[in-house]
Amino acid sequence: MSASNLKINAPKRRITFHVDMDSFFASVEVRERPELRGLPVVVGSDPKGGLGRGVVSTCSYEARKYGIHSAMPISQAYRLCPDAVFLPVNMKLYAGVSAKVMEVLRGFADKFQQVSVDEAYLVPGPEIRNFEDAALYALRIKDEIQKQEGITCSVGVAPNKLIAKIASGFQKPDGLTVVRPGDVREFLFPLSVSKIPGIGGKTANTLKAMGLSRVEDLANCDVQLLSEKFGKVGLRMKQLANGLDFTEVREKENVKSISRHGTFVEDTNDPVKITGSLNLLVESVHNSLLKNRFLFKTVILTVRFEDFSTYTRSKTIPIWTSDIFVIKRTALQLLSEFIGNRKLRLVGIGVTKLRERDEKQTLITDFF
Ligand code: TTP
Ligand code: MG
Repeated sequence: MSASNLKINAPKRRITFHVDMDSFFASVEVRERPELRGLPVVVGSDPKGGLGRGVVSTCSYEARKYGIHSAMPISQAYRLCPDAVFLPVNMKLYAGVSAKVMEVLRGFADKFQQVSVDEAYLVPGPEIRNFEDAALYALRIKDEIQKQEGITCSVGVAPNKLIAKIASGFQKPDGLTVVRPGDVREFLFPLSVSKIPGIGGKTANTLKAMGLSRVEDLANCDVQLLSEKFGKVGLRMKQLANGLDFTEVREKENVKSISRHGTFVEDTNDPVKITGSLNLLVESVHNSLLKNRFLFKTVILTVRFEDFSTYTRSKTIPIWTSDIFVIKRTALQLLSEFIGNRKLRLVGIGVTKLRERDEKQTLITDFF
């Protein structure tokens, strides 16, 4: 049984936006106290005259000119710019602004996915037909955030989430970067490999030691070499370096189940064909589970006979898991009562009762 015997519904792709607030906590503080505008503002723990032991949460772009950045020891920030305005973290305030910003963004989206306190992906409706429309739409988004919440943001517009995310950071603050499909490589190739989400300092150093500093080097690197060094991750890094990312913009809370179905090219009662098809569908469901970092508890089987009579069966297991063998085994158990003389037209498998595995992961771990 080959995949070509099955018609699996593939999702359509559309222009993707990534929106990220500029120096978010600091911008909110400046909005609350306009007299701070234009000054180096550092939000974080108490610097205690240079003896503080905490870290910088974020700082205004004026403070960044002194070399201050997120996660830096606050004592170091103090040494770099003792005259900066140091403010404590007021999470309640930022959470309120974040919720309002997300509401504004949601209003522009057909599909929406918040990824952190100050960033989100969105896909607009079909009225945005091309990248010219999209660029104007991005300006409207930026205007609306400024008007309603009094802060600036940077927007990346691209053919997929990966490029949109890199593009939003490309011209910060108050930036807009549009990368058309034909320009993806030109945009990506000169960048440092560390610009790829998920390639942190350690991996970037390993890549550099292999002579792979720029995205172009990684994109053209022998896949064998990357696999030897990084395993499956190596292949994924090469795909990303080539601008390939097929993950969907999706509203996490709304995902209630993941399912795939396939219609046989010819109705069949051959158990080998049917289980072979089912296994392919299970693999597709499992891939989606992993990408979305979900665990499940219930497996649902759907079968449709040649006369279009349709049956579903489900089984709930006692533990949360994402194990493919659990799906396969349960699917086969549920299928067994339908194997006989009658021919099947369609078979489908799904998982439901989903919950997220772990919130705090970055884009790249979607794939690994
Ligand atoms: P970021 O979007 O990473 O940073 P930013 O919005 O401050 O600046 P940029 O213009 O570069 O986007 O993070 C959003 C907020 O999350 C940030 O304002 C403060 C908080 N944060 C921390 O508290 N600690 C950190 O290490 C980072 C990176 C962010
Ligand atoms: Mg930000």
